[in-house]
Parts: sequence; structure tokens; C-alpha cells
Amino acid sequence: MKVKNNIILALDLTNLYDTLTLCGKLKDKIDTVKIGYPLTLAEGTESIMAIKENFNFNVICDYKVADIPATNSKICDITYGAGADAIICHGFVGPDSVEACLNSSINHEKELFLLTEMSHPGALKFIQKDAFEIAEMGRDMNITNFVAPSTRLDRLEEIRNIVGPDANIISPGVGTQGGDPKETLKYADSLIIGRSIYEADNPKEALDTILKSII
Ligand code: OMP
Repeated sequence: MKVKNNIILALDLTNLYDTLTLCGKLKDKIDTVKIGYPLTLAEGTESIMAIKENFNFNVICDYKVADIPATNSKICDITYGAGADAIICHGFVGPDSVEACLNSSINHEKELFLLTEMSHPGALKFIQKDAFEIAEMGRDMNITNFVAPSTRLDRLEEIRNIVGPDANIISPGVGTQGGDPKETLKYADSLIIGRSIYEADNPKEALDTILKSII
């Protein structure tokens, strides 16, 4: 997936009208958004096509899919069927569960992102211990899209080393969670950014400031 300006806007809003209004303000500078439970639990999976039909954006569905294979298949089939261009799944559930997501993505000719380590402080407690092995598993399964944290650049760098230079890494955690946009792009292909843009008084200016900082 090619991402305009290397910015993926995380639309964790709970109202479709506000979401579409924000997309309209930023549509010249971005072409890829990530939505998840907040928007689709509030407004339904129709939100995916509403964004695509109005703006022709790539829509990544961040459902952090993490169930047994049979259930993962159903979640992914429904989500791709609703128009998603990509889904994010968890890796800690193991290769069979991830393979179910991967097979669904292949059947629908869409993309799958594997989440390795998470960006928040609580990730240190459990998932960090297995993050490099999750990345290795994804690489060995020929997965080419990964999510890895901008809040721990040493870990992001190691995940880049594991998945290789050709893999596509998208990285959350810049801005509100403390990560630095420019430093993160030394190892990641794109930044996932939510609150520092959508909670700003002027989201367009906030995006422009970030864009200037990564030139
Ligand atoms: P902000 O912190 O508001 O910029 O949003 C970050 C976005 O990335 C949110 O949608 C999170 O759900 C998501 N995210 C993380 O923050 N950390 C992770 O480790 C993984 C994700 C994700 O999978 O997108």
C-alpha cells in the first residue's frame, strides 16, 4: 500500500459526520486512514464505504484481530467484504490464527498488517517479550506489512532488521504518545497519527506542522 506523505490518519472518532468532515479538511494531504472499534461500533461497518466513496482513501481496519482461526476468518471476511483495504491482526495468538487472517486477505486480494510490539507502557509487561519472535513469524509466513512502535526506537529498529528493508512498517505512537516523527521514519515507512491531529484546534495546521518536521 502506497501512503501519501507517509501519514496514516487514525480516525478514532465515534461519529461518522465528524469523521467525514475531518477527512474533507485533510484530503489534499492524505490518502490513507485507519479506523477501528470506536468508529465502527458507534456507526457500523458502513463507515468504511462512506469514507471510500466520499474520498477514495485507503481504509485500514484496526481490529487487532486476536481469536481462534475459525473466528479470525469470519472477522476478516466480513471486514474485507465491507470494503476494507487492509486489516491489522495480532501475532501473539500464534501462526494458525494469523494464517487465517492472511488467507482471508489473499482470497479478497486485500492487505494484512501484523502487529508486533505495541506502543503503550503496558506493552512492556507481556507482549514485548515476544515481539521479535512475532516479527520473525510474520516474516517467515511471507507477511510484508507490519505495525511497530515509534515510542521505542531501538525496538523499532530491531523489528526493521528482522522483517527486512523491503517490508512495509507503519508506526503508531508519535505525538501524543511521545514518539518523534522524523526519527521514526528512519525505520518505518509511514506514521499512524491520531490525537495530535484530530484533537488539535486546527487539524490542518497540525498536519502541516508534522509534514514540515519530516521533510
Ligand atoms: P494516537 O496516539 O492518538 O496518535 O493514536 C495512535 C493510533 O494507533 C490509535 O488508533 C491506536 O489504537 C493505534 N495503535 C497504537 O497506538 N499502538 C499500537 O501499538 C498499535 C496501534 C495500531 O495497531 O494501530
